[in-house]
Amino acid sequence: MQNFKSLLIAFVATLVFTETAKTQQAFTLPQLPYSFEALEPVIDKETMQIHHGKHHNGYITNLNAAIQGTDAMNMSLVEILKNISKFSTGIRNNAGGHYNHTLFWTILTPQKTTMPSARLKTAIEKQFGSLDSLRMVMNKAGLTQFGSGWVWLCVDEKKQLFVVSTANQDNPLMDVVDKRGTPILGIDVWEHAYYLNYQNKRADYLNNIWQIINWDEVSRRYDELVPKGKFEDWPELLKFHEVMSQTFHPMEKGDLAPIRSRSGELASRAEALHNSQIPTEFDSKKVKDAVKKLAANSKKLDKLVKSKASDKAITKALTDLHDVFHTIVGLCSDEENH
Ligand code: MN3
Repeated sequence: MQNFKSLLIAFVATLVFTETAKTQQAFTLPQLPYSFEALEPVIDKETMQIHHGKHHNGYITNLNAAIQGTDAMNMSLVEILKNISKFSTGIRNNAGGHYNHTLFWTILTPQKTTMPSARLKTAIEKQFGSLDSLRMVMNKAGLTQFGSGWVWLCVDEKKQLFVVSTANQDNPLMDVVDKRGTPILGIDVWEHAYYLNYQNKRADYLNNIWQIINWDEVSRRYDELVPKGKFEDWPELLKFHEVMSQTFHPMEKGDLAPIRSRSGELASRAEALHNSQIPTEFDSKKVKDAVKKLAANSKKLDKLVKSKASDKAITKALTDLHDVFHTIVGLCSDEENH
């Protein structure tokens, strides 16, 4: 009976608490995903305890007080940041402080073995040349950030990566910064992040922190912002499509020169597609048959072109081939065919 009573009390208390949380938003301190000493020797236990328990917690307490009676009370943290120009400096500093530190804890790990995913690595190499140059760019930005601030790796509205630093607790989500984007990695360069261990040597802190970056989490954030293309795992299909669209669309306008010069290339890409591993999610007998047909018809089209066939015959063959191609894409897009 006693047990039932305490259960009931706990249940009612939960109800009351949930109701309070609904009407009066309160931000709370997230738990660290590892112990305070887990990041040693790169970041020492005492720094982590003060950074998380005092600094981060302080931003949250101040944020909860600063939003009282403002529109921010009914907004998510990200919404507040995206509209930060409408709010007080107190909200700006503390909403930034809460968001930035919440991100920071998750992009660190004691594991020391994580690496960027293949997609993120490709994007980093495209934008910065290599992972090493990204580190150099970010370290330089962190080192030259005067006073307190953050250095960020972000994704912009065109899904491109960029590096930027911001002062104080600002971040690239805010509508007050020069270059806006969504951070996937942020490094705290406030002295409170490193002073106990590194004193004034910010460069050493920046060099060392790369040992504990959680690339699994950074890659996950990248995937969330830059979702995989539907056929990203089937490059042979994309390569065939490239030549198909560069020959088919001119033909629609009466220009057969592209297909007359590239029919061999089209046939060899169709052959490569035929020999490729069909991704499991698209693998069905119908898709296999269509791919086989595409390869056979591409070869026939190439022969037609090489035998100097009429425009009419080539137009018909290419139109049919285009239909087969779209059958494949259609089959892959239809959930019922999986
Ligand atoms: Mn900090």
